[in-house]
Amino acid sequence: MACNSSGLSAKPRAEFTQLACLDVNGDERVNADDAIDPSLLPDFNADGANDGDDASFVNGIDIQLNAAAKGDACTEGSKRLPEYLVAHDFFSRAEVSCGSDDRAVLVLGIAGGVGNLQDDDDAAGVRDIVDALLRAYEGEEYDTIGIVAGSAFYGAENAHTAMEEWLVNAATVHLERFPCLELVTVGFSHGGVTAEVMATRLEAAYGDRILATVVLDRVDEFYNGDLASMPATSLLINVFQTSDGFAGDRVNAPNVLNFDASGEFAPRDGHEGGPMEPVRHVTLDNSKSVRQWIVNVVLARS
Ligand SMILES: [Ca+2]
Ligand SMILES: [Ca+2]
Repeated sequence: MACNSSGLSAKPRAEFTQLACLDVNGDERVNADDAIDPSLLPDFNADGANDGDDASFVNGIDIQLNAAAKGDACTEGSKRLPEYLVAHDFFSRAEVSCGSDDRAVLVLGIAGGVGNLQDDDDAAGVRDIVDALLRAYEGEEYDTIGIVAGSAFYGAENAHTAMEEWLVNAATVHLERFPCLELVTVGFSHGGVTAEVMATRLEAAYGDRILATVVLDRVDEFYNGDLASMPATSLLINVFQTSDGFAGDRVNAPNVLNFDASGEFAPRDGHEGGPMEPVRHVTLDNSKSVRQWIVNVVLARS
């Protein structure tokens, strides 16, 4: 796979970022001081310019890094392990247009564990769901932006808290920049917690632009971020299975649509295939029927 390939058929290219490496001034924090010279930052919106549009994604955050955890990951020649990607088409920007009749959606997927998004086996299930949603929206003439992230910001003092902050800010920058943009977030396992935190923090300002937050088998064991936040007004689609120890759970609230997917099937070995078996935690995000259900329900809301 080419180094800048997103793993999404709807948007084949991507700008990858290893978030801790945004600490360009080396003071073990990622914040506005690192955005003073945007030429040092990734081209997040893929417009060919490293400028203030890209700096916005760093200006709004202030994240403490852990020098030991960050290690030498960002030194010259070391292996890069991006946990954030913004997808785009071959010759177009990661932007949307907001003319009078335009509709646009940001589809943001958050995987459970991510090691290196440049490996397209990583976050494969979440990527497939994001891809299916992007294709469905494009079929409805929406302009789209696709983002895939892990649930941990490696090298941060608190990796989960830091990813919550990073993604809330990234979504906010997009929603402010494109007034017609709506948001669908999909989170699996630990990423389900992150997705709920995002919706909770975005609801007050952007609640009417959150089309849906889709959570698959939310797992909060070993999650060190915000376990208290639950969206109260925007739609939460809670997909879960109960056949193994790492299982999601039904959520009883007026804004929650539950789907017990325990009766659905997925390949035994997840994205690597194998015979069809009842879904388990690690294959829930690889189930084609679950994916299609999500697409149908989310699109019906739009
Ligand atoms: Ca810094
Ligand atoms: Ca740019």
